[in-house]
Amino acid sequence: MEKKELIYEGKAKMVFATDEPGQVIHEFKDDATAFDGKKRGTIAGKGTTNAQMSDIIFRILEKRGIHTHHIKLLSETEMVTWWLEMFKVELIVRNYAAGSLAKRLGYAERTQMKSPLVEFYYKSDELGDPMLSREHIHELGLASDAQLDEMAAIALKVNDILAPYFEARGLVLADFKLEFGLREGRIYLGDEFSPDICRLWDIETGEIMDKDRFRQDLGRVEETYAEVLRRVKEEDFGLKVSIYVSPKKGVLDPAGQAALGALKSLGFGEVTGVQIGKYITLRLEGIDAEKAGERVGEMCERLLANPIIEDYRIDVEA
Ligand code: AIR
Ligand code: ASP
Repeated sequence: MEKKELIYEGKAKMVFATDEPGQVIHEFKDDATAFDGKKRGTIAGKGTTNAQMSDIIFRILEKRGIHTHHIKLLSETEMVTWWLEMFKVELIVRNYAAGSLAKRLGYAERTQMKSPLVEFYYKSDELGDPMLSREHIHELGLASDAQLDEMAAIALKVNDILAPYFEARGLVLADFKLEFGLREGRIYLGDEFSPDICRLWDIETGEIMDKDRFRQDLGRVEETYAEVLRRVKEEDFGLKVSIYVSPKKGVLDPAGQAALGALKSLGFGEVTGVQIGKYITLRLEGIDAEKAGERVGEMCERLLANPIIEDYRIDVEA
């Protein structure tokens, strides 16, 4: 793939054309801005962290049926994506009050929402990204009602996937911002997913683990971004479940019978019975051990075992 001319430069990313039709390269910068560009700085290693984290998160979302612009990671700081015609609307999903919402509603920081909120904002630095009502969006001609409904539904689905994902990594996903665009008439999730665009709080210590460290001059910004990436990269999170499936007593087990015959003819006369079953392992996230036992029982009944002729035993380990 050939990297061609710069087609767009944002505050944290550059977008380059390529020789592949419809595909572009997003290059993530270390530059950091806040308060609509009024505060500026750099966060060493941020480009690398945000590119890699976006790559991982978009792949997870794709696996769960969300259409994203993601194609692949090209280098430590570059991601290949589909080119989208971006909506000039930003969607923010909030699970907890923080930042501008805490101010707007007069809520104490970290007040939990009754249910996740979705808000629309105008992507306009000159105007300071103001919050928009649907009427404003119609007036500005930024998106149709049907498109807003679809984007809001996708945003809530992303929240359903990512809130438990971060929880399993010891982080509260307090809020996040998404941007969408059109490709061949279809809505795709674009932009990035990184500590630049969300609020993450350590579950144990309450520590701020996102761009608020830069906004509020809290220090240890680089280290925090690296720590979030480390947790996101870690595979072994959640519950490990082992399932042992074996033929029920008294049920004909042709594989076991054949093995028994073969063992005897090989001279292992001490063997008097063989049962051949299967061993399955699963990894689950966003669920407690008790509920996991119930759910896996259901999986066995419906798919993983044949309850008419097989027994199964489930082990859940944290
Ligand atoms: N956000 C909004 N505009 C740019 C960004 N990155 C993100 C913030 C925060 C959420 O949207 O990073 O996670 C809500 O921001 P605020 O300022 O409205 O409280
Ligand atoms: N990224 C936006 C800016 O540069 C908003 C923010 O993150 O605070 O102002």
